[in-house]
Amino acid sequence: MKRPMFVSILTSILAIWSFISCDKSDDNASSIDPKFSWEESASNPNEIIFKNLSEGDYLYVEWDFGNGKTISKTTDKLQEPSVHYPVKGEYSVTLTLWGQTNQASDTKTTIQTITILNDDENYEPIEGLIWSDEFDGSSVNMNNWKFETGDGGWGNQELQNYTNGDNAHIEDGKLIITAKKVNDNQVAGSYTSTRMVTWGKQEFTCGRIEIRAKLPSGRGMWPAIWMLGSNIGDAGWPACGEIDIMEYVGFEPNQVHGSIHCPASYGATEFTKTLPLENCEEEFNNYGIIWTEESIQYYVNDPENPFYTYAPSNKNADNWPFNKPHFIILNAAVGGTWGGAQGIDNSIFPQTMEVDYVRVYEL
Ligand SMILES: [Ca+2]
Repeated sequence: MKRPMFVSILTSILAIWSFISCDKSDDNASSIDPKFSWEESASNPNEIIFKNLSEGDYLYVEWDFGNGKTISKTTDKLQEPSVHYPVKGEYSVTLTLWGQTNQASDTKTTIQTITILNDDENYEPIEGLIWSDEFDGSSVNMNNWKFETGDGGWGNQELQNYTNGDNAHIEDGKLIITAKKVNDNQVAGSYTSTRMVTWGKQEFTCGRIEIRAKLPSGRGMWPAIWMLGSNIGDAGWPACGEIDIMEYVGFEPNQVHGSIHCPASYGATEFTKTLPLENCEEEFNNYGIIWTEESIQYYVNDPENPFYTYAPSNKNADNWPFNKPHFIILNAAVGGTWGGAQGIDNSIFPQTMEVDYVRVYEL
């Protein structure tokens, strides 16, 4: 099987900026001086803590830790990133400063090689894993996720207002998305919730994508685990493609839905299948797709036993916009054209969707 492409836009951008900044000497950047230190964490020699010691008047810092992890342009200059290097070896760590003009020509970069002496004995690599978020930290990892905020129904007349992190937190190794009731009016803005995306941060073309989650309950809830084509800004919807790995509406309990939306069929799409799942509100289940150049297979818990396969025989832009990067979305909507089709039970709130991990494996 062909190895799936792992697309990390940030890494590419960083690489380009680094190249530019190394190649040009620019007077604008001369007054800024990038420096950083690093040391092993007291509790784990494979955990490295970095400190920015740069001098001068700069706007942003940017990190590339040499192991696939990056922190994109941020004004948070004083943060001390803690980065796990489970495998022994040498890693090239790059700190880039952005000067006052905020131009690529006004950046300066410093690179240090750090040496990890031993493998982390407690680290058990997961075979085939390309990327994951295990939600093990103390807060949502903004290297992976962005909160999409606002109301307006998101095209489906949904009633929640998506907040900038107020309705999501990490607890006991799990992401908890909480839908809350603000008032009893059952209008736009009567609820708050979370919609978080890996857009521009972690994007994938093909692979096995699996999310372990426990679903919220009650009439009016509409949680989803899904993907959109990263070119949605240019191509629009449905040309960008949409892969709904799991969708659930509270008024039809204990059945989950897997769907495809693309120009060939969208909205009330014909490319969809429903799976009965008795314990989806009480237990964690693994919702996944196996996405190859030929097909997208949907499974719950057992990758060997897909319940739906989407595989148009003659692929074209209308039925297969799935040959390019897509990003992952986790959200818990309230109401809307489908979730609210039988009204909203205001007695159910707050409701939570819990996510144990999001993993992407090579095939
Ligand atoms: Ca976890």
